[in-house]
Amino acid sequence: MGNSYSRRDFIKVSSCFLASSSMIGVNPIGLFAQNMDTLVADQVIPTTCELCFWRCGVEAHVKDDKVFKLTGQADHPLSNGKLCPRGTSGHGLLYDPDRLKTPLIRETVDGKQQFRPASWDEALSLIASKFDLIKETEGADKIVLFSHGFGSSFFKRLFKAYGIHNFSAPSYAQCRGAREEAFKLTFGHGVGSPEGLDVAQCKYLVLIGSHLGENMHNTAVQDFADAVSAGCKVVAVDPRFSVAASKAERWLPIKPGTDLALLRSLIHVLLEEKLYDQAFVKENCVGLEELIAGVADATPEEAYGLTGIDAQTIRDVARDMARFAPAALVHPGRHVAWYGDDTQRERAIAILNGLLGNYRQPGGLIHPTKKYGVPNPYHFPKDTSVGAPYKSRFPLASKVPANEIVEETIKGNFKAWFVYGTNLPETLGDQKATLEAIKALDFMVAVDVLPMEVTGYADVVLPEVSYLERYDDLDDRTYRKPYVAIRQPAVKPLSYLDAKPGHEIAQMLAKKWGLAELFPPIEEYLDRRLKEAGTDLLTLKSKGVLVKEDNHLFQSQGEPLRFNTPSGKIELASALLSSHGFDSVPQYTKHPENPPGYYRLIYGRVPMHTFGRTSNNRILGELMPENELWINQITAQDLGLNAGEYVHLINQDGKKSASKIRLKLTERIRPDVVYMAHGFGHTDKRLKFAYHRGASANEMITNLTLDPIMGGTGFKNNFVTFSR
Ligand SMILES: Nc1nc2c(c(=O)[nH]1)N[C@H]1C(S)=C(S)[C@@H](COP(=O)(O)OP(=O)(O)OC[C@H]3O[C@@H](n4cnc5c(=O)[nH]c(N)nc54)[C@H](O)[C@@H]3O)O[C@H]1N2
Ligand SMILES: Nc1nc2c(c(=O)[nH]1)N[C@H]1C(S)=C(S)[C@@H](COP(=O)(O)OP(=O)(O)OC[C@H]3O[C@@H](n4cnc5c(=O)[nH]c(N)nc54)[C@H](O)[C@@H]3O)O[C@H]1N2
Ligand code: SF4
Ligand SMILES: [Mo]
Repeated sequence: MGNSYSRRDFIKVSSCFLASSSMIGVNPIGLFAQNMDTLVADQVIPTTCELCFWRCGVEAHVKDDKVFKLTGQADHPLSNGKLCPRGTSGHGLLYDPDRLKTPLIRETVDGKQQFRPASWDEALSLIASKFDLIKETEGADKIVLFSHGFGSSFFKRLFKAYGIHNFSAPSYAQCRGAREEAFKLTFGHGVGSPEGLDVAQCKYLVLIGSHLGENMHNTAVQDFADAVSAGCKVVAVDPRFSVAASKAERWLPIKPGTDLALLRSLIHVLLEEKLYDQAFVKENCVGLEELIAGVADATPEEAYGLTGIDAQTIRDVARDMARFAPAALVHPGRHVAWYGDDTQRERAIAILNGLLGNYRQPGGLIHPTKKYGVPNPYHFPKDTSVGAPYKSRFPLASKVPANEIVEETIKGNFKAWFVYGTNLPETLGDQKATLEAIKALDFMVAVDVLPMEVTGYADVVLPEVSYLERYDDLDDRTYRKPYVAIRQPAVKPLSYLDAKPGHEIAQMLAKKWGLAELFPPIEEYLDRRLKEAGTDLLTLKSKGVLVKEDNHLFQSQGEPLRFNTPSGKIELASALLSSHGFDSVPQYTKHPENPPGYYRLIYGRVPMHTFGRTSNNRILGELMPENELWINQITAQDLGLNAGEYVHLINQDGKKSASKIRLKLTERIRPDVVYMAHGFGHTDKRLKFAYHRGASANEMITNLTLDPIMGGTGFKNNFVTFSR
């Protein structure tokens, strides 16, 4: 097919296509500046947050058709009346003056690529016909949907019916994929989201990196706070003195990349000193003998040499874990795409929890499965005539790693991407490969609310309204209790923008493909679903959430445990892994060391931002406008670097950061590493607030260490030095 877009350049659109703040009826920043407590709402509308992917219940306080305050829904199991700092600032996205204003189509004028505003009909006709052409000439399996966020559900349904079955997301191989596969291998199911962990009742909590408190998933942090105030002892294993470390009994400033050696030696001590729950293991686990043999060499003395954590501390932690078991938990973490051996590190965590016998015990691993249960009477047929979907080359990947789609696209095996709510150039590592893949595409669509980097590479950009202006599908889930929650518009879509909700975009596209019957009007659809569950839309619109009481979280007396593994038991040694040529018991392998003069780059979250998606939010931007580079005080002194100074970063492959970052000198970090928050250093000028504020960690991640088991991208084998 005609490859008119193959030399796809990044388009810097002139500002005339964007909403300027003068077009906004009330200056939103002025509105925020008022004392919000003195405003009285005309209406308080319950809906669901989308400033991150936890999906708390919020109450939008509305006056004169403007949202002026967001608070937590009291009855929603994921908020308990509270929101995190990001959730309270969602109106900063709603009234962001830089929001995408209209559909855009890439065109070439006088040899120069640019965007021009287009009508919805023209933009969607172009998408429909391009996809039709690819489907006819090469097959619909040459098209990929990348998505993140709840709003993608309508597109998934539509695409399945159309014949697109390749779905991918950076929330798998770049996030919790390795954890999910490791727990499936061990317990027969993943940890899930929200995580199936009874942190609130835990008495001894070991955190391997996971930086709860900076990682701000609302109820996860509430549970952590409850545990700490009830006296839970915390061990924070982190090269950096995190917020969690400040609440901890012990901070173990581990040498980065050596956690698996530490975990193996904790297993070794539990086994050697027979501290594990012997009755539980006998009843519920297989592979004990193989495990004992597999960790025989993992003595605390051996681990000390690798991790820098002294042998006595390792023994003490293992003994304390056993003392508090089963209310002792080794937290599986969430973003685990670290060093490329992540499935095996997570396997070691799973095995430790198995040995502690904390499965379905207060303070341990739980596995809530019962949803509220809202049937979906609408039948969405799948078009399976297009051949088998792409199968990952990684043997135990249950989803296709996004980085693998990138590789295959470069090879010419995928022709079009439809990107919903994910900023791929900033979330996959190896930016060069991502951009090379984008250049190799015939066609790319981006659906977003903001002019994020990803939109600058698309052929068609579709502006979605923010979550505060739209319905999405029902959130039918469970945390500790099953619930169904609604996302509904708090205000009408802003009239000076030509943006639409995802369900309407999917519906219009469906119509062009003759699939209109799949998408009844959204209120009719939601109401019919809810009526099948014995309630209705009006009820849920006013309550926001319906909660059921029953969820059988903990094992009752005498109840046998069942595990959906090949053996039906918890697999301390995994025959499935060894049948694929991997270690059945996790073994430690060394990771690259710092080249002379370079420091390992590690990164994480900050409470007031979600990745890069909030850095243009003026309210949150006021709290934290840019990221800083944490560097050990002594390291900085040796290098003659000063606090507050701005530097460029240069990594081991000679890649220089596009913008500068300010130095934060601190004793709270090991001298051989530096740390920064992910999600800054935006390079799209249309993000008028976030543009070039702080630096991008993703840009420095040119070396991906792939997990051979499930294709996860180890991000942390990258090193930087500084340029003034
Ligand atoms: N505010 C806020 N909260 C969020 C998010 C957000 O964007 N903003 N994102 C959410 C999402 S999707 C995810 S996946 C989670 C991620 O949150 P977590 O799962 O907690 O992320 P981690 O990468 O485990 O944690 C980063 C921590 O690991 C430490 N670390 C770095 N290298 C090593 C190492 O080699 N060993 C050890 N032991 N520690 C190391 C860092 O110093 C840092 O403290 O956060 C969630 N919560
Ligand atoms: N370098 C690096 N890469 C990472 C991570 C890291 O720490 N460092 N973390 C990894 C993890 S844990 C995860 S979960 C992923 C997350 O990766 P992504 O999901 O890609 O996260 P963001 O970069 O925030 O991109 C979200 C995009 O959705 C858009 N958006 C926001 N709201 C809406 C909406 O309502 N509708 C639509 N259509 N779009 C919307 C935002 O403007 C933004 O462009 O990234 C992974 N990649
Ligand atoms: S944790 Fe915060 S940002 Fe995420 S959904 Fe809840 S309130 Fe919103
Ligand atoms: Mo994530």
